[in-house]
Amino acid sequence: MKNKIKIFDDKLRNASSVAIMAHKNPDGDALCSVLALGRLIEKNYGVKCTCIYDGNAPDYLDNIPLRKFAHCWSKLDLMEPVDVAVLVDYGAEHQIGGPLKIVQDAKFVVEIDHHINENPIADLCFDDENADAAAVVLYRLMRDAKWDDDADVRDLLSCAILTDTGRFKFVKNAETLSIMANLVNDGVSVRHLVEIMNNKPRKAVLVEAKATGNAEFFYHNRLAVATIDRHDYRDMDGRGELVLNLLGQIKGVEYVVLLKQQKEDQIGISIRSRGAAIDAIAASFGGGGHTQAAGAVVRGDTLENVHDKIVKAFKGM
Ligand SMILES: [Mn+2]
Repeated sequence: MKNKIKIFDDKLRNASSVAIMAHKNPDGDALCSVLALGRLIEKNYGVKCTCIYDGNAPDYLDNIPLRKFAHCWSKLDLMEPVDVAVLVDYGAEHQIGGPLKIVQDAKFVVEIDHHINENPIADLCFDDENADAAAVVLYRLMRDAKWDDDADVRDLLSCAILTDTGRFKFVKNAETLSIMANLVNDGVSVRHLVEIMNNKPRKAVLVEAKATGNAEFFYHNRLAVATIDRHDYRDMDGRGELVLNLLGQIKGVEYVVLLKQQKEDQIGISIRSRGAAIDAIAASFGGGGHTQAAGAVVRGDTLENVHDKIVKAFKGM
């Protein structure tokens, strides 16, 4: 570990350009960890970082610290190849989207992640698939490398942990809570951060409520399936965590699937489990993730077909 930190430290010392990015359509962990790392590198190495996301960043993250420094890939001017590209919370190569080009052209690539990934693409990897958030891996790195932080970094790491653990509901490791305790000791207000993230557009919450109300149940009510069609998808903000959380609270429900018709023939699948691992099911649809929370995007198929296939995939679970 020490050696890996030394390599990263050397690369940053000698870098004059750094780009940082996550998976497409960033969630809280992705966007907050990218911005926190950008600030950490600028503060400790004096190198200007370009923080990039592809797709849509949800409105509920509009008020997080440093939000204005996250640049949408489609609005970014073409970049010269960077000295160091850092992938944070990216999942797998195909989930990076447009900024993959920056990674491919970069002189050195680092990744900081907590996704199950058979094919990490970086030259230097700080990966731990058991960590509750990419921000946990980043926090360890920050401490081990003895980087200076600041209030914005601490708030961002906290927001990342809050979102990826579903406000602590999915915490697996006591370490995550210790980190949170340290952050609170250092001045973070959890209540304030939750409040700034209560920023979803009304129509987005109403669409999620409607999808929850129309959910179907299979296999003795152990599987709940909710659907958001193309029309309603336009009003969504984020990945549908409200639907997933609400259906997962029902007595007897072990698995929750949310189908999102992103385009006529492109279906996003989010899966949550309170029981057996479901990452293999997500992988069978070309996706991935974690054992209890995973997803996929199916292209070139109808909503009805994907619906029937995913219900069948849970047969015997
Ligand atoms: Mn994450």
